[in-house]
Amino acid sequence: MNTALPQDAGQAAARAERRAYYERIRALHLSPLWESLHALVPREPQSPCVPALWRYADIRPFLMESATLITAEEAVRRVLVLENPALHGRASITQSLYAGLQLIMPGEVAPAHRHTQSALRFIVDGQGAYTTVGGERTTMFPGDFIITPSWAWHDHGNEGIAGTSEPVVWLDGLDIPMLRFFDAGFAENDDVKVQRVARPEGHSFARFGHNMVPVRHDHASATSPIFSYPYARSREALAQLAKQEAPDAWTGHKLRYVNPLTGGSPMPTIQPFLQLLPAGFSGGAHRSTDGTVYSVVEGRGQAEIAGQRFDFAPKDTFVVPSWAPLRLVAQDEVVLFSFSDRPVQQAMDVLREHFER
Ligand code: GTQ
Repeated sequence: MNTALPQDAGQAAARAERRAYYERIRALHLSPLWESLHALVPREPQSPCVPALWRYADIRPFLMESATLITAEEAVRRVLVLENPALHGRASITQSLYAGLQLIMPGEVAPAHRHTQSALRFIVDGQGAYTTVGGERTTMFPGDFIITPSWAWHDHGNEGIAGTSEPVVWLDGLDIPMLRFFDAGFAENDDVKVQRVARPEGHSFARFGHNMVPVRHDHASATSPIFSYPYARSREALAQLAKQEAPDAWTGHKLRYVNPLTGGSPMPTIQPFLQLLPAGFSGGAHRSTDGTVYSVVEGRGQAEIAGQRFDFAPKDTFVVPSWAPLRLVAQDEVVLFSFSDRPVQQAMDVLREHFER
């Protein structure tokens, strides 16, 4: 029995006619914008990413097990990729960013290579590994933020310090999905496993790291000339601020790392931050179009992301998708490192933030 009114029958016929038309134009690789306009030009961001937290206590045993399966040298980079649960198989923690935990055991070497992807390292566990970037070596300590600029030769190793040797784990943050999007990825291996060290450790920090820069310098890169930002220095700034001023109601005491030559982000595609939340801090909800990856350095607390509560502890990693409201609560005094694709959104003039009152 056909209960459709003549009007409905007319609409069904029109829909069938459209579908047949879509089929015909598909052969010419054409598609009707009007069927997808709302999804293509959404009223507000509709990120496919979901909030997620990786507990270091859960991950560490698997990370250590990986060292029994493969050497750093064979792996080239022995990393467990932190994949957004909604982006399985895409090696992405947000649509634009990659994150992973890299392990280097005492005595191991991760051989020299270079690529157009920019990388940051944030040291999570252990000390005494090094990375050499463009001929300068830096020793890694927990909380240090280190940059590998686009196309810079880099190798990592773990020789230990002061007679100690321990596994070292750091968080890798790269713009891999962005470069994949732009089809702009190039890479090559060096002829040697370990590049020649050309300058003493601390050289670039002496030249650019003290609010002074050499009068005659020829640094032409868009990436900061400082490639290691030691935790001791950044932490000291936060400790002073926490004593001297009230925290921001949303973000606590939050600083962004800068390129000393420009005052802008140290990396062209990624902006890193470090923030301190006083013990007992209960922040307001805020959202931003730059999806952000957080690494917990000190203290326990909660991140409420889009209404979901995540309890965090030191060395945990969590991700806040674009435009998801975030509220931070600190049980202890908390220090968080974070990074996002903010410089790219700023260059495109599309960054939006909202702080709820
Ligand atoms: O250390 O060079 O996590 O090339 C992914 C790709 C680390 C690295 C990653 C890389 C590296």
